[in-house]
Amino acid sequence: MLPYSLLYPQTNTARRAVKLDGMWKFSLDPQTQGEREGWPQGLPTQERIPVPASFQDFFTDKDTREYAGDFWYEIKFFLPREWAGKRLFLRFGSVTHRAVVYCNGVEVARHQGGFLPFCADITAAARLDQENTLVVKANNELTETNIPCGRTITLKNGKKMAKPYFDFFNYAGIHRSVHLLALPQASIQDVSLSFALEERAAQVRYTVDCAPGCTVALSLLDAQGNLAASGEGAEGVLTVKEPRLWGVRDPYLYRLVVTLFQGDQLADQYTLETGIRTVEVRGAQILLNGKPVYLKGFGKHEDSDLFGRGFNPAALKRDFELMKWMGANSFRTSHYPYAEEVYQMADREGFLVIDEVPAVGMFESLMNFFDATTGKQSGFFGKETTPQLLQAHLQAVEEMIARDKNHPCVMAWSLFNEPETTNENAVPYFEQVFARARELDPQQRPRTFALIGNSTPETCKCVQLSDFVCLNRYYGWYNQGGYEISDAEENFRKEMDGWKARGLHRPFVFTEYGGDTLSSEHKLPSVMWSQEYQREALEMLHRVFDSYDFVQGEQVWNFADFQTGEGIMRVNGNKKGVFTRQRQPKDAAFLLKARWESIPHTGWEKSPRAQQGE
Ligand code: CKX
Repeated sequence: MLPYSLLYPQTNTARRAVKLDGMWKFSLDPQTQGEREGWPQGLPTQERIPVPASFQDFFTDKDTREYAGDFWYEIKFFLPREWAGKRLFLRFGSVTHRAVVYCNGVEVARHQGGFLPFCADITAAARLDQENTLVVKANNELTETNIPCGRTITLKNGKKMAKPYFDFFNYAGIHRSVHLLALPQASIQDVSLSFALEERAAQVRYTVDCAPGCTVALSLLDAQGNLAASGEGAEGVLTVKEPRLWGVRDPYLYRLVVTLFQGDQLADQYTLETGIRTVEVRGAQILLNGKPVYLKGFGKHEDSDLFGRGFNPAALKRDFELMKWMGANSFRTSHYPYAEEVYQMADREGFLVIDEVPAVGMFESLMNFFDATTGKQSGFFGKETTPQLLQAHLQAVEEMIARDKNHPCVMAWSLFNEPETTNENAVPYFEQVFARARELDPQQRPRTFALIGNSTPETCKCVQLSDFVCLNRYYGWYNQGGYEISDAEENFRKEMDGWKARGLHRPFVFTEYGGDTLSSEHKLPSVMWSQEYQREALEMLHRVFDSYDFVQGEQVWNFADFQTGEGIMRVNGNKKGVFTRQRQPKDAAFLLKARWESIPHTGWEKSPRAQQGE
């Protein structure tokens, strides 16, 4: 049970939500002296940086960019007198990777996990009608007991350094908005919805978690504000006649207004935007509202110039415009749950989202992207650290599903990215994570994970747990790139034949494929890294996808070039983007656009010839 509600903040007749975003005081703490020197009461610095944002890309010195350890933030806020008698909270959209929160010097919350919200109850510590001091101690060290996984080493000069078991830059900071909340004493803590479709009606099953002794009333309003259904009680079913369904790239949203009464007094109210739709896997198809859907889109990152991983509404807007231009219909939140505003936008634009928990780096290697593709194996889940890691993982699954379960865009949960699955000790770990997701999701959405190259039809011990199978494959890049691409195609087909022979009888989606491409490079005939080669590799991969009817989706890696750590495998970042980091197209964007515009969002029948693999 989560200590507090994760409902997205809103202001209405019963609630107040005020954003504390802006310029906050900021200090690194390489000597871990903050507590000793009284920083919980306030920081001895005039340095300020923006919130939300990663701290790394503002400064001009390398020590700050590469910093690993504790770092502190401070902001002052004023609490209006009118909020007397309310329960007061601070809600952090995310702080990466862990945080301790102090209000007027008193510790009010601790949270581990850098990509999901948490709340601090400040009712006792805060002072009404006065200025209050909010201090956050954050920490960005990577460990094998938290997700995402990695290590932190100490250099000979005494400085710490992150060694991620993943390639995206270990950005850190207060990455999402911080809200000050005033909630009624008796409040709505959570709302859960699930849907069933009938001939000319939909059943909307609901549960409201709220203060005991209260009564609940619900109104479901259509997009014009007309009443579509109403109900009473903390749980029940609303029947919507002739519902307008939420469809892929054809969204329709209702508003569910939940009102809580104490006697005949309105105590609390919460309004949830919702779409009526069902998602299920049947045979080798993914069905949305009973119709097959072929996924076309991207693996993405929250990553942009200057902001790093901080929420940036301009990047959000541009990304959705580009995805629409491409004819895409879906994306995966690789490799962590994104800001809530991303899901709100996907709900409104009709994109399907594979929502991924930050379980990445579960393959012990500093270059796992290369090692695993070439067949390396490790017994990752047999370590001493595994029980603690599992707890962190389950907590993230719980927080992710609590936060995102009502978004119509969320079609599936991805519970791992590229873990080691070839060793028996992975199995009980996986079983627990998969079981927890099923137990928590009121909509029983499909669960999956993204398989790395060494998880093959012959070696993978966990794939049977996935409701649909997600493959990350780099034939033509990490495997047999360049002039060897014809061998890559042959080996790829051999692997796909192996999957067919394994007889899983479920849909497969490519959640990663592609190759690094420098937007500056053109070469005829092509060479690896040139724009011409990116197109040739994609054409080969698509040919193989189209040969197998159980392939029900393709999400290219990556939407845009993104920042990584420095090293011999990366030219200032991962360059597999279809767009540059500044969101301009590479040549491959036009190839994918033409292909995706020719594949309908729903009801695509693959040609029988293609199904034979001819
Ligand atoms: N998959 C062979 C995880 C992503 C990486 C991608 C890459 C790897 C490939 C695994 O986070 O960026 O190396 O480009």
